[in-house]
Amino acid sequence: MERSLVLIKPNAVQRDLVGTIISRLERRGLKIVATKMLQMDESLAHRHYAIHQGKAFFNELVTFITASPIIAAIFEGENAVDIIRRTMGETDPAKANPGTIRGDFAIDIGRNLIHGSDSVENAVKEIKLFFSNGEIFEYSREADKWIG
Ligand code: IDP
Ligand code: MG
Repeated sequence: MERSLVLIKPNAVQRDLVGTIISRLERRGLKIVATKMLQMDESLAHRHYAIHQGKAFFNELVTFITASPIIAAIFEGENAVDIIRRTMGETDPAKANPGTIRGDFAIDIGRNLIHGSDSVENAVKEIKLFFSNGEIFEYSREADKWIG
């Protein structure tokens, strides 16, 4: 069972697309095991997007992601990382397939609505940036119930 970090970015919150985005991931078959609303500060943005430091779009990216509140969530499921990336669509919404979140609701690469971890390894790191263990709930698929 994999976990992935999802961020519903500032423009998606502003456009009232939170429910739509969460719904698409839930209906895909993924389980939400943690969520919160927060405004990222510069320090968190730098840590979350550390891999992009030095790139031409980095400053614009940090300004955008810290501008207003986001929703952070952890989704769980088999192959959750890959399934979420496919459900999101390509980074550039102009190239994302219709039927994907980015392909249906976005057009600008800097305003592509949603973040999803790109590997299991990065998911583990990113989840730690946004959630403490006590904020994550455990769900048993076999028993079809929440634990603890
Ligand atoms: P991802 O979100 O699909 O994983 P990354 O390559 O990790 O894409 O880039 C992180 C974020 O940086 C993207 O979601 C996008 O918002 C922004 N970004 C990536 N490339 C560009 C670009 O060429 N111009 C402007 N923003 C970009
Ligand atoms: Mg990425």
